[in-house]
Amino acid sequence: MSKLFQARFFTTVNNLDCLPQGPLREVAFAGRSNAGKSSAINVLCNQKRLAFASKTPGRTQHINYFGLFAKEDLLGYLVDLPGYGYAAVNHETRYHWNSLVSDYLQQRNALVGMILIIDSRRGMTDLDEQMIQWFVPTGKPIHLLLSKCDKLNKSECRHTLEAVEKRLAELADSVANFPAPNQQLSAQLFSSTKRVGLEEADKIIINWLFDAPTQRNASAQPNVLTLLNAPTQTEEN
Ligand SMILES: Nc1nc2c(ncn2[C@@H]2O[C@H](COP(=O)(O)OP(=O)(O)O)[C@@H](O)[C@H]2O)c(=O)[nH]1
Ligand SMILES: [Mg+2]
Repeated sequence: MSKLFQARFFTTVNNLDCLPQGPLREVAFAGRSNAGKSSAINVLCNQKRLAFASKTPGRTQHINYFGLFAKEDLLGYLVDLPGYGYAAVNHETRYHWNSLVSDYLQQRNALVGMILIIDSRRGMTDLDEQMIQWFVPTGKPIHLLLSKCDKLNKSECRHTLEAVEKRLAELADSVANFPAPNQQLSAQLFSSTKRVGLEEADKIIINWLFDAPTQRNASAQPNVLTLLNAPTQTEEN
């Protein structure tokens, strides 16, 4: 049984001052709205409705924490970040999202790795690359789940994975000091509905939370304004 199975909703925050304090580690899930983030958290935790708390109106722009428990002992957290890519959000909302997420990714010491969910039919977008670029300077690991791969046939799956890996390699070439020595930057196919790739993703998350030595890079610079003019894309599923 995975250590993720006893996850429970823990708290929701809209301000970095309110993040849980203490020594426990956390892994963040990021991705476009509708990419399949909540479904991935649910299936990895072997639960049906855990992460749909984030769909509650008013909470979609919040950071949602799920506590991982062994009986009553709290062991760590999974963190559901607010999704991005809505066409309809106003400037104020986008500014809030932008500073909340970029500051969180770049400054949160308890954060030990980022799972980035990317719809395998859509591939990597500019906003996904922005997330990677924010997180890269921390030296912490990044793992991509190419979600909804049940919608693709075998050869489409292979091509998608290859294209994403190629793009990651290009990014690595174009960004200075990226990846840092030993910095994990990996991708896999994933399907919540068909339960594809669960074991591989679970292993990575558990390793980051409970086994791996932490990576920390004090020189990470906040980069709050980069996304303000970034294009948004219309919502579709
Ligand atoms: N076919 C398929 N649909 C999925 C999968 N994961 C999520 N979805 C659907 O995609 C939509 C968005 O999923 P959700 O998890 O709420 O995305 P979020 O906005 O990123 O949290 C929902 O209608 C899900 O049922 C998957 O693995 N396969
Ligand atoms: Mg969600």
